[in-house]
Amino acid sequence: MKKKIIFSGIQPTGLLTIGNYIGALSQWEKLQKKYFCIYCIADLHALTIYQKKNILNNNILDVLSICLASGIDPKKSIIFIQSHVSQHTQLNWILNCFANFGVIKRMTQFKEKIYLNQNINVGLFSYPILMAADILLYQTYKVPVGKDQVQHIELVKDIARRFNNIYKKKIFTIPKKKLHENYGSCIMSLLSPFKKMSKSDNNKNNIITLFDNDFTIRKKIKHAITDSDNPPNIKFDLKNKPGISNLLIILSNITQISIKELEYNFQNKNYYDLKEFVINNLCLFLNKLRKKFFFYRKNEILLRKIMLNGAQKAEKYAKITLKKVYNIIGLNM
Ligand code: AQP
Repeated sequence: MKKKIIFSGIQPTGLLTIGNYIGALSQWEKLQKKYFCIYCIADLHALTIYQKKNILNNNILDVLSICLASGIDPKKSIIFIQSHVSQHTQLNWILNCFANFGVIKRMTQFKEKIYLNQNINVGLFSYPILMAADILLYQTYKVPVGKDQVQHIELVKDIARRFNNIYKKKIFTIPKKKLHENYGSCIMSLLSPFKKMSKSDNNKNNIITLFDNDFTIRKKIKHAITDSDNPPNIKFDLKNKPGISNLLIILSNITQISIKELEYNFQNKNYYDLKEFVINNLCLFLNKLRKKFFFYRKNEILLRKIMLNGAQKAEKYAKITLKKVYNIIGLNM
């Protein structure tokens, strides 16, 4: 039987966080067993924020290397750079003409970003339509996403349905969202556990990047917000104990020990013990991941081969959908 298609993307906008790893990359790796996976490094999306040429070039290679180090296997899956497959921008323009302005205006991520951004460009506003093109080009069955992206997936479904209805033909598969199974859909900031951990956070004490060394990890976890329960209570409770719950989620996802078991193991222990365990496991985990990362990152010839091969494979699928779209609209004479 033909495997169903998974599509997801990640922006090369800086050092990835443990949130990006748990919410996206670790899932991407697991999904390869059951699905045909297409993963893209979304460099066009990254342009919504001004990027310096050399930094962007390096970030793309860094993110590709991290994907490979996380177990994305180019023999099983397609991994490519978004700008290398021109059908993304071609379909993007067409979908711009099928997306409702009022609906796009309501996207909460745009509203949040305009407060943080001085460069409020049109790309920042229409970003979800490019995301729709990314997903719909590949007749995607499911999109693994973090909670922050759920509204965008609803928009993608909306655009696809509208297009199919207008032309009375199933040109696009209506994709479904796939949230993380072990609470990893939204890893929170260390100092503000009600706010998502984001690589672009100005306060670097809020985030653990995949490149933080042992000393930095120790310092950041030591400062992570917990609570003042007395006696200390290591219990998973997202509403009342967001800091502790966040640490348990991170720990569970990097050790594969269930949250229930962690709660059991930490009965009658204090927050110092929990933090020490988090620190030791994070250091161990990230040191291993970085070793694999450097293996790929040092081999630019291999990276370029993987990029080229991925783009060629992705283009084959993208062309089929774009042709259907051109035909039904009346662009192919
Ligand atoms: N904190 C998080 N917890 C779980 N998943 C997360 N993701 C991001 N942050 C968390 C997931 O990572 C994937 C790739 O994200 P992206 O880089 O394309 O964009 P993003 O969601 O905007 O990630 P950041 O870290 O917040 O980046 P900046 O700061 O550049 O905007 C997505 O699947 C996302 O859900």
